[in-house]
Amino acid sequence: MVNQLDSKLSLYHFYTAFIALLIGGSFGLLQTLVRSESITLPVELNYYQVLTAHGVLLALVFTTFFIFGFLYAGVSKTTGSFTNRRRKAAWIGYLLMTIGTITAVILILANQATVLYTFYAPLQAHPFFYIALALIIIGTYFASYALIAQYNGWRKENKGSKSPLFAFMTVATLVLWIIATVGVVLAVVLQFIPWSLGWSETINVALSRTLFWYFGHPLVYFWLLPAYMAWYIMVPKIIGGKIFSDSLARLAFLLFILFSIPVGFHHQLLEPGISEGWKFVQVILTFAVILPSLMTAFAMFATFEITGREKGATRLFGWVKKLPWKDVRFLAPFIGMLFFIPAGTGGIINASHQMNQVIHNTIWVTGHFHITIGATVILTFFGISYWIIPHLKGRVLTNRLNSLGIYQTVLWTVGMSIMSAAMHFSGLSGNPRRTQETSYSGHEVAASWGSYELAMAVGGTLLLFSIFLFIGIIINLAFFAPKGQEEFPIGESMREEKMPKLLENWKLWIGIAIVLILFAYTIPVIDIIQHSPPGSPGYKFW
Ligand code: HAS
Repeated sequence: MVNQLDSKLSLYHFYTAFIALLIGGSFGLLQTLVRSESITLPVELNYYQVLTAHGVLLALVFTTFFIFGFLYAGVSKTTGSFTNRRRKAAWIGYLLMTIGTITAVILILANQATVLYTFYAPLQAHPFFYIALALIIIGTYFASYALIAQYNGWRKENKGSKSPLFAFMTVATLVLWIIATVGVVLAVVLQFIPWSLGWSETINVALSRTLFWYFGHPLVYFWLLPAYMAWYIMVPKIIGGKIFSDSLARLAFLLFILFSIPVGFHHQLLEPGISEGWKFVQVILTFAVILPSLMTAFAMFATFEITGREKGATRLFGWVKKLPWKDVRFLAPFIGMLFFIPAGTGGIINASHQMNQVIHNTIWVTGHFHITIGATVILTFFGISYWIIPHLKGRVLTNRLNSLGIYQTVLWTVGMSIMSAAMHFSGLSGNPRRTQETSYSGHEVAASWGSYELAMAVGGTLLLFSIFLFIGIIINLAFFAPKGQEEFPIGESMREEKMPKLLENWKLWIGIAIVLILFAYTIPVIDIIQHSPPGSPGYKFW
């Protein structure tokens, strides 16, 4: 059992995440309805405001709160209860993140921060919007302190022992997060806040975008890694098997620290001001960051196959039949894995410099991130919610709620497949993203995208129904399901492995990551600062 005080901490994070999911999801449907010309928004709302609310609430707020809720529960379960001091730090973190979120949402709804979730300059928001973002990030630092201190405490008390895999992965995820946020903190504190307060007249646009994407790409792995934690640690236990290799899992997470940060230019391949040579370097590093995902695919296949064979499966794919298809705790993350096969392929297409010219700024990219974060990650988070909420509340996932969970998962799968397929296909023919005007060059083209836009609206509607169903199940699991003990599934390794000491040498890995970052960013950033044309909005550093 997770200690009661830690459970409460974790549950507050989950509840906040689910509120964000409900509101953010509703805004998402509105967008598809506007783009397909099924509705027009009331005058008090505009399309970009709705798009900002959708992106901020889902991509930034839902994910961050859910992830910290999950990390607190897992670390408390595997290393013991938090000390009072660490729990206090965690609550301060929660408070700061919540105040930041509420402030940001109020400003977005007041149309004072209609800058989309990437808040690219020269779009400008109210200064308090940037201050709110800073508060959210400072809040995550308190949270990270609590979790890392807990891990260090465990290691001190258990000198010479291998740390629990969950705690190790938590630290790797947080190291990635802390290094990544340096970029966005610099942009917000040195550029956006002074500029929005009027202390500086101009802002260096190219630099702000570069600092954003230095943060923005590892951000997507900050979303992905907790899902991988569930795949590596929980899914094997749920299917009645064991973790394929503890050391492989640890190595994959370390590779994410190394390669996920010096790759932000692959979001800027079409931007002037960065030389082709440096873009090429970062494209190569992007291909390196695909490796730990391929290792994960290998480990998952191995776990499934070995477990299936232990249960008596024969023939090449006989093991597939032995998987527990009727258990939502398995089904939801598994469908997430399936989505990741086309999603990862799409990522590789995006990263391939020339092909990026075809898809950049089209709704293909929106399709890509709806099947990565919006399917792979979120389906895994749904799967986690179905056992973690009852576990923390001392209740059980009944057969009926499990069945409803399966319907919810299927509804999400169908809705997301329709919506993202329409996004991918129409994106290939140039359908632009982030605009309600789906025609650049005339009526005929717009008409040919019309049916895709309608498909997106149909998919979006199914997705919102799925969210309603999910929230209904969660309310049941938290407050009405029968009292009892729901399992917190923590898998064991298939074999006794002696972990190489090197794997837990954080100084070494952080050191290599910093060297790679300096290599990939120093010269191009100096170039950007030196060569922004005088008199242009990019001229001044801040
Ligand atoms: Fe991405 C844009 C490249 C992964 C999210 N990405 C985005 C944006 C978001 C996002 C939000 O290079 C838009 C940002 C914006 O607003 O402008 N992405 C990649 C690459 C990967 C990748 C190379 N992205 C993700 C993940 C995300 C995410 C993960 C969220 C969680 N992405 C790009 C690029 C752009 C981009 C460009 C910019 C495009 C532009 O021009 O604007 C890689 O990490 C992908 C590697 C993944 C794999 C798949 C491995 C498969 C696994 C499943 C195995 C299945 C099993 C089950 C075991 C190689 C692990 C099978 C069982 C059976 C029985 C069959």
